[in-house]
Amino acid sequence: MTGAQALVQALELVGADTVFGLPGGTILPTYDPLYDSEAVRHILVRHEQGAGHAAQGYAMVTGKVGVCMATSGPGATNLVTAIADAYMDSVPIVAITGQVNSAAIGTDAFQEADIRGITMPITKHNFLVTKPEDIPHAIAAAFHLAATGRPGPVLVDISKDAQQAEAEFVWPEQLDLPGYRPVTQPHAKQIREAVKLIEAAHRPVLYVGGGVTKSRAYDELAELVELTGIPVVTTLTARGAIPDSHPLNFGMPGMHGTVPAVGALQRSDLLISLGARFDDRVTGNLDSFAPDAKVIHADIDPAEISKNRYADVPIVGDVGEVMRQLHTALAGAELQDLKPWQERLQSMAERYPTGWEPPVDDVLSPQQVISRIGEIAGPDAYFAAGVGQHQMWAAHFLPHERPGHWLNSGGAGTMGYCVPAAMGAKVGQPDAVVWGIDGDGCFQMTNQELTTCALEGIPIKIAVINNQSLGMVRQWQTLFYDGRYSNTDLKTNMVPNFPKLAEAMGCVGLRATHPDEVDEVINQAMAINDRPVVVEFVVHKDAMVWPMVAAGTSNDAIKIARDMAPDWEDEIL
Ligand SMILES: Cc1ncc(C[n+]2csc(CCOP(=O)(O)OP(=O)(O)O)c2C)c(N)n1
Repeated sequence: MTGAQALVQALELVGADTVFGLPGGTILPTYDPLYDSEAVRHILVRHEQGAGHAAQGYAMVTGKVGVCMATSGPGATNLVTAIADAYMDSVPIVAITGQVNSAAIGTDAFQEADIRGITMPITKHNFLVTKPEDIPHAIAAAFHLAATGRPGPVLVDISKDAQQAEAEFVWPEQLDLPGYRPVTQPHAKQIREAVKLIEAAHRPVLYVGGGVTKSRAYDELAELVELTGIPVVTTLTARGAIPDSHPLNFGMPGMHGTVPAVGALQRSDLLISLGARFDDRVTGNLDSFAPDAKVIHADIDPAEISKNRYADVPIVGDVGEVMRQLHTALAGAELQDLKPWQERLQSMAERYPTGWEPPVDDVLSPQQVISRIGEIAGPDAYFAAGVGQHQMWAAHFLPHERPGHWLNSGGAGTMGYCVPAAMGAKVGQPDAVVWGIDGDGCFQMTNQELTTCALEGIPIKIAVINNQSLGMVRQWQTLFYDGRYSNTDLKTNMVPNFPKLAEAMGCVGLRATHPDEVDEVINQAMAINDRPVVVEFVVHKDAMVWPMVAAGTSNDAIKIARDMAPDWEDEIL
């Protein structure tokens, strides 16, 4: 068979049921047999970035590897942002790209781009395949690499002549991946050391990151919390790993974290980091981060350990496996009385709730809109967000009660993530309600995928939180640039007309401008299931995201509102 046929057969054999992509000359040979595949559904996107984020959304909600496909040159480079995003957030996707004929590689041939070179630092691994017989192994290896160990994006670039030439199809019984042996089982000695630190700790905190989401280790986390009573904070990507309603969940730490979550880390004497990477958005200024805490750092990726913060007890392994073993090892352990610590954090949570002031005039409050969407859609819905203020409000005010229901660009912070990620999520969970909470800026980057959704029968719901500006940047201009609003006014009060734009793409377009209309439009959107819906909420321009730790400063300098800080003197144990 041809290399192209081998590629399609390999996709079928690894169980890929959906490919998001857009064809062009160098991938054309593959699109021909793909046309006949009954096992693989191809969804024709409008922009390859959309294919990449859709593959991410699909992967996040299914736990499978997401697949995107593009032609060489600009098709491949349009995937780069999504690949980088998947790399930063450890999302398993395989990107398949066509490449010019092998003889033309390196000649600046038409639509040639060295996509392997370009994506080298933002893929877990990548292949350039120039022979048809190498295709099955490359695909099998790519899916294995993407899904195992620390998940991530893998690129397979296949020259056009390799797709066209004939070879016998040989499916690899064993993968030949020299040097690739992810350690999933933690070392027993490290578990014993960890238990010693946990036994001695008076103010321990479980610092839970996206790794717990990726390894779907939710039951293990719940059991560990029940067993130990150790308070929990979850990073942006791990929201929902433990329900918000759990009394020991103190929310999200970091730049826009809750006061009790930031306080918990700062005042802790032991951080138990589970699949988290001490990102600068969490730590603030590293020198003053959690100054009294010893650190147990469990991660599947040894490169993460002691990268930003020294780990007193490093544990390499799958985070679910680590928690299971901790659980067993802690069975006979004697922990300190954690009640005073729990109560201290609970009282901090009561004194400094993450709330908002509704705007005075009859304008919509963005936080209230997002809260209402969460309340009406309920915790079973999947929620994707863009990047900016609306993302932070969505992180705080949606009901994060179900693990894995929150899709978000955490590490890269990619505007344009929301609409295509929501599309991929709905394809992966067709019976679930999927809402995207997007900004008017982000929405204008990738909204064209709504056309894809309308034509492919993917009825997602997108809320455009229209504050007429690049709100998060504007917030920094308010705080740090004296209110000089250089190029952040999107003038979306003039154009585009979002409901009309939605209608033009085959969706239903709705708008709310007054608080009385909010529930009505959300309910209307909930009732529509045969088409995508876009609801524009015209919200107050000056709403700000609080709490906030200014970039590069100490987490101790967290502000709960402009010029308002918690009274830390009061908080010291
Ligand atoms: C692709 C990309 N370009 C620029 C930025 C920088 N940036 C971060 S938030 C933001 C504003 C987003 O505006 P909007 O989508 O309207 O959301 P809002 O903050 O108003 O809720 C910008 C420009 C980014 N994160 N991603």
